[in-house]
Formats: sequence, C-alpha cells, structure tokens
Amino acid sequence: MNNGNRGVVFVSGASSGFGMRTTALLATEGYHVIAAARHRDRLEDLCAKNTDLAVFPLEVDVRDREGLAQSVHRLPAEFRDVSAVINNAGLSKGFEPVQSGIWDNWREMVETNVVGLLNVTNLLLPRLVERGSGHVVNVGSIAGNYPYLGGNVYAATKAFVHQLTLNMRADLHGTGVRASCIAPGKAETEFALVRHGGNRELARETYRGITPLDADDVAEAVSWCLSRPPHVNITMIEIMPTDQPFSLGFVPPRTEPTGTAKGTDL
Ligand code: NDP
Ligand code: 8X3
Repeated sequence: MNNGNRGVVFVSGASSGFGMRTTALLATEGYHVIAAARHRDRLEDLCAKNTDLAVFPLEVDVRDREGLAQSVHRLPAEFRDVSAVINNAGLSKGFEPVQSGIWDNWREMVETNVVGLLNVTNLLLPRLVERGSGHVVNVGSIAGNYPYLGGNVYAATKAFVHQLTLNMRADLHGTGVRASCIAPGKAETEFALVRHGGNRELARETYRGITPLDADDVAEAVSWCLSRPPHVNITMIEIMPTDQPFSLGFVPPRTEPTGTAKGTDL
C-alpha cells in the first residue's frame, strides 16, 4: 500500500538481494525509491512487479563516477529531492588466502565496495546537508568485525564501511543528517554465487545445515533505521543468523584461481 511520498530514497544494488527487497519494502511504505544497479532488465522487472508504487529504475555502475553523476542529473523531477541513501551495492570475489590473492578480484571489490560507495556518497550527501535533514544507511558486514579464513580484502572493504559510517556521524554533527551502518552475517542472496564465480554447488554449500538470514531481514532493518524519529540515530546494527558462529562456520573450499593477474607481478 502506497501511503504517499515519505521522501526519496536512493538504493544502490537494487537489482538483487537486500537492495531489491529494500526497494520493494520502502516503496510499499510510501517512499519514492530510485532503484540503482547495472542490470537494467532486473530493475525493469522490479518496477513491473510494483506498478502501483513509485520506483524509478536507474542503470548505473557505482564505480563509474561520471556516469553516475550524469544519471542522477537526469532524474525525473519527482525523484530529485533525495532524502536518504542506502549504500548497499557490493560484492565479494574469491576465498583465496591473502598470500595468493587474485589482483583482479581485489580490485573489483575495492572499486565497488569502497570507491563505488564513496562515489554515491560524494554525489548525494551534499544535497542531504543542504536540505538540513536526511539519512545515509551503509551496508557493512560482520566480515568487517571478525576475521575468517579467506575473508581478507572483502572483510577489509567492509571494515572501511563501518569506520566511514562512524566518521560520517562525527562530521555530520549539527547538519540534521543521520548515518547508520547495518552489518549482516550470512544471508541467502546471489552474494555467494558471485563470490564463487557462478559455481552453484559451492554457493549452496555456504548455507548448508543452517537457516541463513534472508533479504527481508536486512530490508526490515533498513526500514526501521529510517523510521526512527529525527532525534534518534541508529549507529550500528549487527544481525547474524542464530545458526552462525562468529566465523563463517565452515572451512572455505579452496578453488583454482580464476583471475589472471596475481599480486606477484606488481
Ligand atoms: P547480491 O549479489 O544479491 O546483490 C548485490 C547487488 O549489488 C546487486 O543488485 C548488484 O547489481 C549490485 N552491484 C554489484 N556491483 C555493482 C556495481 N558496480 N554498480 C552497481 N551495482 C552493483 O548480494 P546481497 O544483496 O547479499 O549484497 C548486498 C550488500 O550486502 C553487499 O554490499 C554485500 O557485501 C553485503 N552483505 C551481504 C551478505 C550476505 O551474506 N548476502 C552479508 C553481509 C553483507 P548489478 O549486478 O545489477 O549491478
Ligand atoms: C558476508 C557475510 O558471514 O558470509 O558479508 O562473511 S559472511
């Protein structure tokens, strides 16, 4: 049920998993949602499923600062006054130990999870500050809090997200703009499939024997953060499946490297 416009929310990574469910939930709650990701077909599908709701599909690669700026510049009038940003787009690639890390994987994770998040933030945060109110919700991970075998660079990108959120809070003091971080544990989305380079068997193994989180668990946490009264800033939420210990809960499989450029040629 659309309850009217509660504000415009920019959701990155809206074509799958957390971002897709967050888009659908927030739109149902009456927000106008800009659903951003690279897969236009999936975004259009999402809009087709929510025709009575205000969802605008924005085909962007968060790594492409210039393209992102141009797309945001061309937003239709009713989606221009962005009041909240959900920095969710992200991925993990590979499980190799750091000493045999695959450079292409490292670069893709850093360019998406760190630089991509900064591109979106750099572009949209000044607008929130100008309007004197707003909210940025960054999606981190428990991997940013606790080490596990093979987590290395992915985990470090998420630790960056956590620390950036805390520093955003410090810098945004007095602006009326809030900053929150949500750090989920294992959740069943396409995340594991991407991490394992499309290997469905290995992806399934990630969730064997446990009941993982689902995308709605995270979407609900995002919605809850946004819906707190203006004097409340939820700084950090960590959510884990009851079945998950602090580590991954299993020894990650060692797969053959899929990339070409290894760190040794630097
Ligand atoms: P999914 O793989 O299901 O979704 C990832 C989303 O990110 C997709 O919509 C993808 O869209 C988008 N994305 C990836 N790269 C880019 C890019 N360069 N530009 C724009 N969009 C991009 O995974 P999740 O929903 O699980 O992951 C969402 C976030 O949650 C990530 O940051 C992830 O690190 C984090 N996380 C996930 C956990 C899990 O266990 N699932 C646990 C903790 C954190 P497209 O390919 O169309 O661009
Ligand atoms: C991913 C969460 O626990 O699979 O960010 O590393 S976990």
